[in-house]
Amino acid sequence: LALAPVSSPPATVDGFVREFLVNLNLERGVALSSATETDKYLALASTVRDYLVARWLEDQRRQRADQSKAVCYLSAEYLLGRQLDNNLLASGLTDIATQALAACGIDIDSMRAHEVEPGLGNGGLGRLAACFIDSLATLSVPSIGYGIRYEYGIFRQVFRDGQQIEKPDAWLALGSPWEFRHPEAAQTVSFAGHTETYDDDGVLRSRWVPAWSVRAVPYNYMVPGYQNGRVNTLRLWSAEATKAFDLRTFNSGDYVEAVRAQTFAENISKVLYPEDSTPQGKELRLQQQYFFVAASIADYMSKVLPEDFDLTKLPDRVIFQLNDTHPVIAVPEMMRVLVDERKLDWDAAWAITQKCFAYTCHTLLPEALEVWSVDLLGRLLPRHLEIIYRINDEFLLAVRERFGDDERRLRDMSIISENPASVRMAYLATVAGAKVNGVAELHSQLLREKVLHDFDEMMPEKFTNVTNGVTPRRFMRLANPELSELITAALGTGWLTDLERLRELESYAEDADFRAAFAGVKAANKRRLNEVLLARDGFAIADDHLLDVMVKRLHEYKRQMLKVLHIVTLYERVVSGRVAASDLQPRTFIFGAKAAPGYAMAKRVIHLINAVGSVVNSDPRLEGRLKVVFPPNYNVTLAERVIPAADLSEQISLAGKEASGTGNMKFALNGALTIGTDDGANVEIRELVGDDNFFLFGMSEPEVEELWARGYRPGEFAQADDELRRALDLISSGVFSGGDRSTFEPIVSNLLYDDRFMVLADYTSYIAAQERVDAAYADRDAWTRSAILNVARTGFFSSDRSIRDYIDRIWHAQPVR
Ligand code: 26W
Repeated sequence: LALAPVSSPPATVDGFVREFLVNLNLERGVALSSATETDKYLALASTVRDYLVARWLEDQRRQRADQSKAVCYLSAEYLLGRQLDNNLLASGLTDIATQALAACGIDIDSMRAHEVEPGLGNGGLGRLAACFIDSLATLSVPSIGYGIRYEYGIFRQVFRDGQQIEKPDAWLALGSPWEFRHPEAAQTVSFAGHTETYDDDGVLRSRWVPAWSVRAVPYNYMVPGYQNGRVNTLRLWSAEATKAFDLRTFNSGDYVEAVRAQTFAENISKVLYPEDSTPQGKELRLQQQYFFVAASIADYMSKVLPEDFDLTKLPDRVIFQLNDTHPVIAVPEMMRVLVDERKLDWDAAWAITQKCFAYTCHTLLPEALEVWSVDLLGRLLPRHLEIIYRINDEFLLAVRERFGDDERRLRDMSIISENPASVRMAYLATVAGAKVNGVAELHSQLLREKVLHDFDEMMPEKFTNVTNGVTPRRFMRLANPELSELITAALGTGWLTDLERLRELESYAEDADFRAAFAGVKAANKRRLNEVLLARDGFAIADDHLLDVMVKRLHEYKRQMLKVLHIVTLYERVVSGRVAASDLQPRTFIFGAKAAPGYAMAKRVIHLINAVGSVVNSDPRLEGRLKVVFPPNYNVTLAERVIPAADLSEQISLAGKEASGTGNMKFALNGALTIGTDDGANVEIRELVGDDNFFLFGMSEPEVEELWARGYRPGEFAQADDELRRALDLISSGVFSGGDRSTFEPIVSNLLYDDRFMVLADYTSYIAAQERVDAAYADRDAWTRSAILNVARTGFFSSDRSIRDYIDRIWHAQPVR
């Protein structure tokens, strides 16, 4: 009897057809002739899965047996995007699957379109995690991603009268063919209760007596490397009621209470919090964080490590990378496991813990830094609070030792802040982590100089930078197949896993035939986007328009309002008669943005964009030369269509506020030119592509600081620029709100009297830069040359390079062959 894992089905069209029919007939229980689109999609996904499973099982076995160091990536969000196409590409099955389905009378594109993307993240941070697990697998780094299997991902956005309405994202409704549920590998995660000390054979120890617990059930996802035969694991935890829950209620005979308890437990992984950047301090969110982190550590310690493992060697075996502060409760959890459960003494446990964690910070906004009230933390995780206090006490002793009784410093560096007493999670991560990194050069520098300045003074060796990156498999090869073909025709294969090779395209920028082909690809991508938007939302995109795109979360610091003021200015120039419509460079402005449901100003800006769009799009005086298109529900799937079609990439945050940005990289790699501030990774993009191929505007970060220090009065900027005043007046006048002057008044008065993100201060410079854009676009061939140079010079932004940097600077883990 052969008990080895099954081998993959034959990688032939016939083999694929057979496997597909087996899945359709035996698993779905339907005949091809009567199968629905969903049946076919699910059978197709299972078929692709079948080809990957053998490799996956082998990699899991190897990872357990292997002594090499592994990376556990801890992230509350993974914004994966659709899986089918990615998994076909990774396994090299795209052509075979296409032919096999055609033989069954199925168009593979209809199957692609049928998939609902798992939107288990908000934006940049979650998408970065998804790019990173792709690169980890492609680079054959032993690693596992841990996270939460939210039943509802990021909300589905619809517009009613131009305003955002949130609908639940029931992404699991059609079934979820890419996951494997493993109830036998469930962990128990406890909460609340109290702590007590006890005599453990003459040693006084603390222990936690929790009040309730839930079951964490893992769902495993395959993460295939790009055509390298490697398949890593993403393990997402789902909360279920424990047996104890059932038993208690069974005994009490209270059926209604039993069902209620079940719901209570399941609530923990029910829904992704849609706030990105302003933590709400909600108990359920802390429950989510502890839930997935405790399950992950227990999983690693019990399932991955050998039973008799010498824990002092733990740092040689694993590094837990903390994706922002969301998983930082893992630090006291590791201490609790080592001290309370494994009975190590405190100092030994702390020495281990400090080497097993590293922390990535993704923000600079002070309001985005998570803090948990001592009250809440003590109620939900009493033992962890004690541990945090002790970590803090010892840390402050070290501060005192180093700097003396510097009360300012002690107060400012304390992990616990007063009034109201709360735990600063970023400080806890910085104290505990072996390394702390920012996500772009400027961001890392500002982290050291501002947010974590005192910590940098005390332990400068901890701080490092890893500039973000994006996976070229999804955002070039899959999103832009025609460009990929053009590149392969020029460079041969291999560039997708060695993206610096794009440099070789520099010389092609001087080749007129190549430029023509490149421009042809861009035009084809615009037509393809046009088809998608027509079908999806009824929007049309004219062939001869400059496509000007701003897609990202709606946030004041990102300054969608600056873009709105630009559009309103162009409109006002024409309707006031100062500029003839025929003199406008035809442009289509595309927006994509979700606002956090509780973020009133962001929602108002969404309303304004839609309102300006409906006026501008229907005013005959513009002769169709300006169009504003705002497709609802921007997500990874739409990004893959919009980005390859774009001419101009809007990266216009106030300098010093955008940690990195990753959309900016995707646009440049797809041949859009950037109009941007000197912020986040824009700085590095501009350095690489050169000033001639980038439209820089606005204040630099030091200039921003200086203006703040002088005292920023936005009204003065409105006084100084006639067109800015006219644009603001037009918005106030009610022309965009059916004559109602109150609708958008809060936006205008916020800009005039507060303007935290200095929109008005950068307006004049932005408009001037947009005129440079128009002038540059008029010479289409020169524009295309710049676009090619953008592609050629931004290979640095592959997430493969980011992962190599993490390996060199932080993890010191080796890829295994
Ligand atoms: C709890 C509220 C909350 C939720 C999410 C606070 C902060 C966050 C994230 C840190 C926000 C985020 O996604 N940050 C983005 O991370 C990207 C990946 O590093 C960067 O490219 C973006 O600049 C940064 O805004």
